[in-house]
Amino acid sequence: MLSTQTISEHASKDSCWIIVHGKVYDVTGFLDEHPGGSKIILKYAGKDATEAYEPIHPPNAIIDNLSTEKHLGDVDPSTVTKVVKVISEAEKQRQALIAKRPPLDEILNLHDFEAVAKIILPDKAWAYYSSASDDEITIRENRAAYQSLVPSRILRDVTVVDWSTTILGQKSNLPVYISATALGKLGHPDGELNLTRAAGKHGVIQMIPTLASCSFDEIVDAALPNQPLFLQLYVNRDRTITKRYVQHAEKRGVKGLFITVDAPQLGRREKDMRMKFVGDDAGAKVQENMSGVKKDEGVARAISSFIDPSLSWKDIPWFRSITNMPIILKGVSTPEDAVLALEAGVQGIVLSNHGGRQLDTSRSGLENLIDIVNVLKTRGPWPNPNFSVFVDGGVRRASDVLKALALGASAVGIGRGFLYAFCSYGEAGVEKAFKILGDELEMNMRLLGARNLKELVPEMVDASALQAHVGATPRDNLFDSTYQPLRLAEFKAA
Ligand code: 173
Repeated sequence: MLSTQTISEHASKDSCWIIVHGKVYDVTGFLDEHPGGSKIILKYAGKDATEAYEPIHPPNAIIDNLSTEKHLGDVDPSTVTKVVKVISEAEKQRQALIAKRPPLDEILNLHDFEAVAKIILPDKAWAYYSSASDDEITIRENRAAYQSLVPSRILRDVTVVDWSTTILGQKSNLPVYISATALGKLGHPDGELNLTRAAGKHGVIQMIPTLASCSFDEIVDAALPNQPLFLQLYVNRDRTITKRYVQHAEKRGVKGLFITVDAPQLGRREKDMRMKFVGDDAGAKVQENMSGVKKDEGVARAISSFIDPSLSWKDIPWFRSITNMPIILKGVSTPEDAVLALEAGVQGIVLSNHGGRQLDTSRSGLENLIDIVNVLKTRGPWPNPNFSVFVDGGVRRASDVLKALALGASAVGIGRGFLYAFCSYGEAGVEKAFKILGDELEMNMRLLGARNLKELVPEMVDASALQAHVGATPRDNLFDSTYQPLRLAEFKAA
């Protein structure tokens, strides 16, 4: 066992030990390999790094990445001085706000969760989750697209309406799945498990993110015996890692593999980047004194360097050869690529722009859906039972969901909506989000005149304004008050 005194003597780049979960690791040789750069590790050299490590790494990351001789053993607990944790003024204020958040009964829609999350989340978490790329045009366009209007049918006896469906052959109580969002523990100590548990209770399907804060196995272990789960995949430069991961997922019963294809490089999310430049003085000092250290570019970019930018159509047969799970390409936006996907023999596509976080000014999934469905109709049966088209981005209301389904989507993904539900109210928040969507679906289907999802037809959406991109659309007040304008560079304090 190692004393804290001994550990603290290894606090430089020449010998750097850190403590994580009560164990000591020699990370000296790993400093330059750390995907997040060495600077952040050096901040904790000779000290306990658990708190900083936790939200950003699955529990086993350090164990798996360091060879066993670098695992130095346990910290001697008798040498640990219990420090009373100093709670910063900002954190105290945050806790006070959490205590005062609206009771869950007052939450009427998915926007409400976002408004609460914005106030109670630590600034860095909000910056990371809410940020979108460049000028944030696309994140707004994703919402604007859903302002297309809906002609409805009448007098159809809508006493009973049914919005249950199957997604990739799996039963789902909503025509909605939980789309992957990374780093859930930045916003809630239970991270993604909030989603897993709520989804299990309500028959909703969760897509597990490659970059979840909880480990893949923790999430699967938290699911009910036959609860369907999907997996979002970032493809590693080292394909042996990807192969192991995919095959492990299949063995553990995952029912669909969503390969992210819109992120060969991560978009620049300036809200996230700006947050890192402001107020991280300790980090900045270390950086000044070191050469070759990665510039801090926000949380996501720091941990995304493993993603393989060489991924191409040529890789699809390889994926097919390593798994029998349905393969879905997540991040398609053109008819040309939709046709290539169909020809490549994958089981579906997600029309997604990554929540506005990748190529800014790319069109909304909803708008792309129209063109893509038109082309797919000329290439085979429609709807095609062997090729699903999903849409995500900007979905907050059941009316949004119904528009996408009417235009031909098999189901719709919601990422941030559920993320903010658990950030603000944990598992109960996610359950409430499902309930809200169910209530909204019931009412909207009645008012539209559709008794089941098959009765949703393209004529129920007036998409003319959507494709013209002109004209005054009604303001989207709830969304706009949460997503405020980007900030500009700030002058240094005197
Ligand atoms: O959108 C994201 O932030 C994202 O997909 C991601 C990618 C790499 C690391 C962390 C998050």
